[in-house]
Amino acid sequence: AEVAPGAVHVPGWLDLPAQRRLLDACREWARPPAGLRTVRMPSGGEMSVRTVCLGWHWYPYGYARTVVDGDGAPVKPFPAWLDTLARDAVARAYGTDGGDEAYDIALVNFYAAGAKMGLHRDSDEKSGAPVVSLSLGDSCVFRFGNPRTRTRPWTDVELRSGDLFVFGGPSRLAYHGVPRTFPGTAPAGLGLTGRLNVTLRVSGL
Ligand code: MD5
Ligand code: FE
Repeated sequence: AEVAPGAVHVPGWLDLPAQRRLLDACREWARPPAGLRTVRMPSGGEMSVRTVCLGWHWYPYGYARTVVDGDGAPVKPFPAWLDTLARDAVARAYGTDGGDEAYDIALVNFYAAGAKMGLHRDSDEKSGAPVVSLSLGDSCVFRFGNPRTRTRPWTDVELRSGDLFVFGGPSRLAYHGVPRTFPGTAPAGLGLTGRLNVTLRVSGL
């Protein structure tokens, strides 16, 4: 379903075995060094979501090759199969190929019960390529705003385990956030308590 121009939601894109494979990979990536960490904002506050990065390390507000605001380790490599997955996702959402830029960043966000993400824009990438979002585990409310202001109107969409969302074109810089998750709603048999979101991006760096 097209939620806004360039913002396409594909419920249930990953079947349960594919979700399990992606979850197993996330568990490997979460291990130190350069593993799951809590991000501290320049204001001093901490994000409730915990994050691990592949390819490029995101910190507020930029990208680096090492964990400049954590253990200092080199960021884990971005595997080629994630570029293939991102291109398949863009093809499924838009019916076009993914363009010629290689996907080279993955941000894995872990939402324990009560974690959320305030409305923000993702503007640290130099490329305008679409962002691919994959959800695992607990369902959530995803709030999709507009490209200009942090205010209403917005559209709330429920994202469930296995859902794909692609944000490109005029939606690439839209405000968005996750005001709540629904603890205990992960599929039986996935073996995840909480929510994971994997975003695949092109750095343009
Ligand atoms: C999440 N993650 O569910 C979301 C999914 C983040 C983040 O917001 O920054 O890690 S990605 C949603 C997204 C990305 C790029 C553009 C837009 C949404 N958008 O225009 O709405 O943890
Ligand atoms: Fe974001």
